[in-house]
Amino acid sequence: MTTIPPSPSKFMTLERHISEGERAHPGATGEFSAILHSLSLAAKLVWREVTKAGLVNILGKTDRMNISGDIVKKLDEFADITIYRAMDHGGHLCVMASEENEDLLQIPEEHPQGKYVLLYDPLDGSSNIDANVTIGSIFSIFRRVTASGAGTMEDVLQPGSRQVAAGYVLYGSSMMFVYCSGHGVHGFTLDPTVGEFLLSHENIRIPDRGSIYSVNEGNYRRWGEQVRRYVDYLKEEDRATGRPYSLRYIGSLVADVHRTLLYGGIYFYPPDSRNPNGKLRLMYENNPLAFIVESAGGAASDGHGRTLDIQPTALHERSPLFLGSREEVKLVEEFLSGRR
Ligand code: AHM
Ligand code: MG
Repeated sequence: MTTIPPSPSKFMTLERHISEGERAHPGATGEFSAILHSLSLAAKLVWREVTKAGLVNILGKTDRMNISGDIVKKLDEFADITIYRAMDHGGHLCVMASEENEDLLQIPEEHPQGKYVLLYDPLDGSSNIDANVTIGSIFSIFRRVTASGAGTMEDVLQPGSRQVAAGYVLYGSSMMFVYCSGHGVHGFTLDPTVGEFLLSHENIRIPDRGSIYSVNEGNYRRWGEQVRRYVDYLKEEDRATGRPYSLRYIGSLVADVHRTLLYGGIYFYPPDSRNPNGKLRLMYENNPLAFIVESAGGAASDGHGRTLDIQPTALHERSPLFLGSREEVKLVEEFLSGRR
């Protein structure tokens, strides 16, 4: 008899991973798995469109994408609608909210209401598309707090610590789906030849320290004094490590955070004189990425306290973000509070 050696990781598809995760929870209804499956399908549809963006001027005009400047906007819209449509009919969600829409997105009347809430940033960093730079989608899932019917603002405005899952999709040199549903952070890479996400990064752990900082330093003169002092410190030659930190800034949040997750270090978007709360949106960007980074052993702060503890008061509110290796976030908080 021939014995075939086991090779479990090679055949660990996203679908199998989600199902096995759910089977580990007696009493799970499968609803949550269905949400993640639908999200991964939506992500593949967005990826298909993103990969075509560079061909628009060669293939000629279409009614959806006409001139180069318009592509960015159209892809944002396409991603927004595609994710909504992939998620509106499963019967698992009671309401959605997207960075692209001012108001809540209700589930159409003909479909049943479910017990979960989905928040998403359909296409983050989309100003980078024309330069073929990595962009991403971000999602955040809560359990509803109201009892039944259509979801309300109360269901959506929950602190990030109540997320039951969060994740992001990277549209880069390869496409990745990274998620956490409370049991570690796992990354899957799409094998485009078979259309499946395969487990490539199991149980990602962020290093406790790092030597990379990631920020739009062009805003230096607009920052408060503490942030400037902190960044000056990162550049000092004579720190204990014997060399300055390296600066890496893609300007695509998902890509900058993904690198931070794998290599360690810190990403930040601090307040500045034009944006007193920074630029990033608490519900669509900070919370889901903070959930992922904390679940991988890192930390996320608004500079003074834990991002996930912030009680949101508005759908599109902004909040400063300092996120990454635990020791690096602790250090920046020391600078910001004047302890250093
Ligand atoms: P967007 O949601 O409009 O795409 O803006 C968010 C993006 C992030 O991806 C990125 O980290 C940040 O904006 C870059 O901003 P800046 O150009 O000010 O550095
Ligand atoms: Mg965004």
